[in-house]
Amino acid sequence: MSRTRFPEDFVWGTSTSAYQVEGANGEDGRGPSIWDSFSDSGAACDHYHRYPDDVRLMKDLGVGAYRFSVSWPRVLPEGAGRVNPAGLDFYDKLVDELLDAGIKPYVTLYHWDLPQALEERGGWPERDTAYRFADYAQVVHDRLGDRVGTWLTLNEPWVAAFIGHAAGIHAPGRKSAADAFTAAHHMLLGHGLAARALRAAGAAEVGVALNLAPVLTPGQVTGSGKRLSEEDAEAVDRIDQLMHGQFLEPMLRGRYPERLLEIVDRTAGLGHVRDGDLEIIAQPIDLLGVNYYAPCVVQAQPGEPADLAYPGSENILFTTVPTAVTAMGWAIVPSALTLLLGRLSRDYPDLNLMITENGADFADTVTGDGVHDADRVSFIEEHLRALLTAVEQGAKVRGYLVWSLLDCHEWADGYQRRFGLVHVDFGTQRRIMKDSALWYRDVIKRGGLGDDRLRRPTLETVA
Ligand code: GBH
Repeated sequence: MSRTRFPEDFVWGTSTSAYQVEGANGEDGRGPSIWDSFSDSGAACDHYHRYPDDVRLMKDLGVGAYRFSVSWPRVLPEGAGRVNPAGLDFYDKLVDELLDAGIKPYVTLYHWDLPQALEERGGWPERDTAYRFADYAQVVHDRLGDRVGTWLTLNEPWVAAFIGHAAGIHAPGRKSAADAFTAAHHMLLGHGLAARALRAAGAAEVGVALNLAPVLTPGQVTGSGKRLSEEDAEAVDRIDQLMHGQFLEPMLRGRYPERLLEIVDRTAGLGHVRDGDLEIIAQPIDLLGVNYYAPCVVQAQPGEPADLAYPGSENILFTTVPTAVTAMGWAIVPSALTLLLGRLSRDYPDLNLMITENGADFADTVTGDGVHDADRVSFIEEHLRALLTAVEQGAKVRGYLVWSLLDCHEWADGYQRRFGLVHVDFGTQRRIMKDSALWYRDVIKRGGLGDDRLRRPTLETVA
């Protein structure tokens, strides 16, 4: 029972996304994306030019996998039609560099940077965008498919649809609940069409990365109140359907949850959900990427208006608990990861899971002898222990990718957030491995955590 080692073939790695690290937004024929005007990333980490250095860093860390995303407007500047060969060349060289370093590429096709030209034609609320996404997937596969085995279609469609179209905090900055639901459906359709195209083209593995987290009441997190009132149970379930069931159920079971359909119907109607869509969306997948940061904490609260990002969340309060938090203010609850992986394994028993993002933003202090980010080390260590507990309980978790390799552009928050294992000075582009990077290198070398400080998350608080 007390296995402190991870499975022999466990995959250790890091994640980034195109718009957050590449820079070079106006170079080599890249077209504009919806994020360019929304929150200009400027040079970001200049990864577009410094990728050989960054691959060397990863080789030094000893990672076996690197998850990056392809910028759609770099490949198709107008979103559709004309291909920009220089854009494909960049990813071609990056993939070769990774393979030379013994690092397996995990390619995400959509990490939120929709070509502006497609936004002008209606964006994700427009059905055609789903078909354009599948065409784009095909173009990228044609070029990289001989060397890339694992393809993730979308990153966190919930965030892209609801933070982007309902809350208006992310690009394209719309504030329409109806647009958010139609965008979500068309992203799902795009996922299904792309998965089908990739499979037909011979892709070895197709998956998707979702933002997933247990939805809990404050009492469940702190352990002070385990029994849920009927109202709280209803609140938890409703938010779980809006954030997770809306994506998991169509993709994995070919259906929308009943109560979600009611909300969609009264918000956007159901005209955009056509016959046959759910069969396309439910293409079998080989891998579910789990991006986990923090639990979502809610409670029933009569009279509370709906949160903008969660249309249909009337009478529910999004709240906080007195736990340790990251600089983002996100609660640090590693046991919620065990709970999440356990539930996914129970609900979808055949599914292969992988943590495609986990990590934390903490302010860095650069000293003469490095960046001492003990808080990030603890965060990752505790989450790895939580993951291991889930594996021991039978969850099929193939690997763990830290978000992020580098400090990078944090969307609406710009450059004030630091999630990297590697510190980036955005003035000079100098990289410094933080203590967490050196620690992670040891973990990888050892194939797990040291046995010395065995601490396990307590599950009774969330069971
Ligand atoms: C990911 O999004 C992105 O894929 C990545 O690009 C980004 O840089 C990274 O995370 C760090 O933000 O708001 O307290 O209720 C994560 C988006 C963050 C959405 C956590 C749900 C719930 C915590 N998720 N959030 S809270």
